[in-house]
Amino acid sequence: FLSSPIIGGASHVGSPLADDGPRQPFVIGVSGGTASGKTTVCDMIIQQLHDHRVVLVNQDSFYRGLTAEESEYVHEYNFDHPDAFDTEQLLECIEKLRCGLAVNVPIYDFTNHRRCSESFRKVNASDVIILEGILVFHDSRVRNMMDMKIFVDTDADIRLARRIRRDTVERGRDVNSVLEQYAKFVKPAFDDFVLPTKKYADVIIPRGGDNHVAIDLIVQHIRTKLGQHDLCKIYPNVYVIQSTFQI
Ligand code: UZR
Ligand code: MG
Repeated sequence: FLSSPIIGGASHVGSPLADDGPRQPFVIGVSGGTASGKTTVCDMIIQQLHDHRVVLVNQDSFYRGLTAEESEYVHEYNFDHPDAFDTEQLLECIEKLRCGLAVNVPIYDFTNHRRCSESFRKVNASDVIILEGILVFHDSRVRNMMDMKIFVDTDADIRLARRIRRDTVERGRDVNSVLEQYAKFVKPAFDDFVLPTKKYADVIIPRGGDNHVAIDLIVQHIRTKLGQHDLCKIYPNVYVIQSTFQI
């Protein structure tokens, strides 16, 4: 019963709707262990959704800066514990973005474990918000704001190998300190805090960024959902048959 003009209208996903207020963005959470390929998965989703406004918010940006005392004993500091993040601030940010407001995301410096006090990254309102990080499924309030939850599931040996390469090349660490930190904090925290949140995922992606089929399916789902939002807003009384307007 859907006549073609309606379908035509709906397929212009992301086009501004003159008589309509801002549509609520689609919020995606991407979690998984350290160096599992979360960022790669997010980048691939963003690339494929190039015709939409998509923003990426990284949980890493919400690391609390270390105090002078904590910095002295940095090897004793657990960066993989939920308390290492300012979750209240993260929550506030996502709430605002969900309401269509722009936000200032803090900038965290991995080399000196501090926040850049003066500079922020301005994140504008968008159609899709992707929230990425090892513990984005830990807090139920953050979790409940997500329309789709993805867990990137990559073997621990692959993740450790990538972590060593990344921390030595990009974050100025030496191999011994990376291995020490991994055994002392990263692995136990993965077992205690990250892995238990896998059960909240709607989709589990094996092998991370190498899994093109999974990414394609996810992108297709997001497109369907974005189309649905548009159609429901234009014709709120129309009963939507999902397969009718797949893009
Ligand atoms: P991803 N991390 C640091 O190494 N240093 C910091 O100052 C802040 C965070 C690490 C953190 C965690 N842990 O494993 C990782 N340690 O960043 C999360 N130790 O980043 O999700 O990209 O792997
Ligand atoms: Mg990353």
